[in-house]
Amino acid sequence: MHGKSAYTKDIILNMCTVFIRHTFILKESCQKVKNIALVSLSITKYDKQETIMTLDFSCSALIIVDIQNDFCPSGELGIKNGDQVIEPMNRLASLFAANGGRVIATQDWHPADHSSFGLWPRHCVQGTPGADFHAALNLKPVSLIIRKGFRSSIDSYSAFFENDRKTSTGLDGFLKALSIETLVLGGLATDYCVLYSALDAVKLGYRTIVVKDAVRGVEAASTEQALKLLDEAGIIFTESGAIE
Ligand code: VGL
Ligand code: ZN
Repeated sequence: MHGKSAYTKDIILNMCTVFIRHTFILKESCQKVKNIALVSLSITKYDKQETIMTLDFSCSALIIVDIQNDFCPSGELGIKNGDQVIEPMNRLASLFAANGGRVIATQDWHPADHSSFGLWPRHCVQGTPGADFHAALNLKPVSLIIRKGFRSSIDSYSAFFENDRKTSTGLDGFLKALSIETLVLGGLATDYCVLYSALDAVKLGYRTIVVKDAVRGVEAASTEQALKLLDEAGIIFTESGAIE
């Protein structure tokens, strides 16, 4: 059972605050979310644009998207400054795990003959060093690893559904079984796996937060477009430093 049935004292000990710079979006997306035990909204002392939101760890999960060697600077599909997401994600992962929140990592996991090779350079081939998580990523707080893209004929950008948009990875069932309602996402890449994962998350009814300093994209133009799409879909943006 999550926090709703716990003593109030325990709930308070396991919450944190998130500062958000999109007041309008926050209010709008919160209206879509029902049955959240403790979400309080108020304007902070900082400025009118900033909103303080309460995050209840007992019904929240951090999703670390594809922080693998092949997506980091010297990898086969290396993303510029991709390794800079590791430090903020490590801090958040420890914070979540220490407070009873779930930490989930996704791993692009392609067979050697995967159909996406051609569109993309060969990357994240099962069992190769390129498919390994970056050595600096702290996996200790991670309690679930979702592998995706493991069928030759189909790719999977989203952590929830393969690219046929129908085949589930099982992640939604896992989260619902644990009554998780809020998702905090960061990792690689902003314009592909983070984008599709966050869009699906919001469609599936999760309050969805993307950590802006903990994502990097493949290309500048598609990354800018991705941030616009996320914004329009009601995803909440925050900075890692604002979650404490
Ligand atoms: C990704 C391209 C191909 C990603 C995965 O993780 O964003 N991008 N495979
Ligand atoms: Zn891939």
